[in-house]
Amino acid sequence: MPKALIFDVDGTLAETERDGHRVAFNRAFAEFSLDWYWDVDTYGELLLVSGGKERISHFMRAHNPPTPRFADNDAFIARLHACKTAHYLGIVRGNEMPARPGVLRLVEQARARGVHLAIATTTSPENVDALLGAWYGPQWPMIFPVLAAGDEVRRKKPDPEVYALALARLGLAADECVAIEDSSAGSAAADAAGVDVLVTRSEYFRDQEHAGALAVLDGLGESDAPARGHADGASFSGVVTLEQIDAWQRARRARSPSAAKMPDGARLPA
Ligand code: XBP
Ligand code: MG
Repeated sequence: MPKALIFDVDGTLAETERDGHRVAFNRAFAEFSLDWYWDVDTYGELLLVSGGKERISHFMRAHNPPTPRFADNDAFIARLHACKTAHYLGIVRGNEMPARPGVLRLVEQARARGVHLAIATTTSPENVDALLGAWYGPQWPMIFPVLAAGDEVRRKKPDPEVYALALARLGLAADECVAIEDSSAGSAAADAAGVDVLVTRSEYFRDQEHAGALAVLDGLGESDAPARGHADGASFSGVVTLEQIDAWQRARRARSPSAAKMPDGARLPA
């Protein structure tokens, strides 16, 4: 049984990208009087770049949009991203972004069974605070006492740094934990940190493959809406519970005892 579940946030806990982050970016562009607009498809392409500031920078290079001349591009991007984050906080605090099916159920089961809960995310701590605060109130850090987020690390997913930071704060070894992710950048980060990863693909990443995952599913499932996907080369339809996760981990270790994962390239932040 894993001693901790390490949850990604965007796309995993909730479908925050299309109607949350993307809308916030566009509101910030309008507030800055930029003639920029990220439609759903363009955002899907840009989402392959982890990190909002990095995404803006990539967009400027790749799409060469009309941009005012700034002496300091990084300072402009930082100001624009701060404006985006303010809009995102408003969206989350206003609409209470719903948790994906099965997320609240699995969190409650982990709490009841004394399994630690942690967050490892590319987004900012304030965005996590708004999302989890909307669901659990201000006491959410009692439920997720470990948070590794955003600019706390120098290299974002798919680099394993954010997972190495979460593991260090948990005080657990990689093979004592299971990560839950929605994207290939996220599953690659967890895998590189030596953490078994369960993938619940989000809407933007429905078609991505994850060779090393414990299972690749369309969600965590509820009793009246089972998750579907595949695990260990077999199809799966059901509800993801701690017992199911434990069974997948045991099956993996039975198949290849040496597969007790060691982090490759996992680095603690300096
Ligand atoms: C997904 C990301 C983040 C969000 C936007 O994070 O790549 O950049 O898209 O948030 P996760 P910021 O690791 O939770 O899937 O603008 O705050 O970066
Ligand atoms: Mg994600």
